[in-house]
Amino acid sequence: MPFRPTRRILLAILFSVVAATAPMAVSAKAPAAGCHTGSGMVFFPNPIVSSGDETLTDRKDSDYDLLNDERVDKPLTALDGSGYLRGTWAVVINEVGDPAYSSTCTYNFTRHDDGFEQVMAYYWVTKSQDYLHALGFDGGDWPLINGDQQRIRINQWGVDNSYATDHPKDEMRFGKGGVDDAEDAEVILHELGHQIHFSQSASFFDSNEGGSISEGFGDYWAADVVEWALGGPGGVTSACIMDWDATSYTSSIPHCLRTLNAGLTYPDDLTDEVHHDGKIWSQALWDLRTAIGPTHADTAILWAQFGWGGANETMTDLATLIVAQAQSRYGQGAAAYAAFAARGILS
Ligand SMILES: [Ca+2]
Ligand SMILES: [Ca+2]
Ligand SMILES: [Ca+2]
Ligand SMILES: [Ca+2]
Ligand SMILES: [Zn+2]
Repeated sequence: MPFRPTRRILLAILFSVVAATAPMAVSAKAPAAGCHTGSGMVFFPNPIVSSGDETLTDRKDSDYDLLNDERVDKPLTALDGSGYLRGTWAVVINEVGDPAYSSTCTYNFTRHDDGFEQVMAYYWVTKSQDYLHALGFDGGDWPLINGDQQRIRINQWGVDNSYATDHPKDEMRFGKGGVDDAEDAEVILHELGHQIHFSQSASFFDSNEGGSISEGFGDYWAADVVEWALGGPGGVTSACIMDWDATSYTSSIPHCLRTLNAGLTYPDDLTDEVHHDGKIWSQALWDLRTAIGPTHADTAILWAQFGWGGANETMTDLATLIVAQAQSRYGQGAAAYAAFAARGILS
């Protein structure tokens, strides 16, 4: 399915009939592990990027050697010692299967096991928070961003979509249609982009342009955090979002749900569909990142996003705030302005 809407209204209905429960009830069957760091096998960020092989396919969630070999062993941090995937920045909830548990805090699953997606979600949500801390948003001089224990539900949701919501629960949920969504770090990070917005302003979804900005930022955040995690560009697929998930519903190569270089401009290409319109915003952010570097770009973007709302509710408004941040912090206002002007957002 080509769209990943964040539907707050629909979610309110969903959550009135689906009671989510933390895996407290099963904690008695195993001893607490007591470890606060561990390790787990993850895709880094997804098997298309890591292998460069665009011919890999889902094969109905089966395990096979080419995919098993794309898993890498990564540290899991900030665990709460319970032996479950619960920690300072993320808590994984699985109310229909077994929540992943390890008495040694070693979480090695293959992708056919739902535990694999649980590890992916815990790892990448924590990794994103690590990046925010590295930028300076650590709760000291600068505020935390999405600094809650992010709820993530990994269970048997059969549709090919995922979403983030902030009410009635602050939660992310990942579907299992096509490639299981949480097998692709870029899906996880896209939804986390919405959570970042929820934590910064209550009104990102009150307008169509706000929703478009959030979809665009989610795509940008996926590529941005992946490049940071990889320590450099992710090959030709850097601007290609959700390469692995997209193998289920795209035939052209590279497989991308969306890209960060669609070449659309504001306001002529606006269609009132937030994922489409978000491509204007995501390209501006990506070009800004290229122009002034990820640390300066992300610091300016994230600080500016606290100013969303009130009189600032268009792409032009938020771009103006980002340019002001780039100028006051780094003297790079002109370069920032150029990135938004190229998309028609500033003129
Ligand atoms: Ca799977
Ligand atoms: Ca999918
Ligand atoms: Ca949150
Ligand atoms: Ca990608
Ligand atoms: Zn979205």
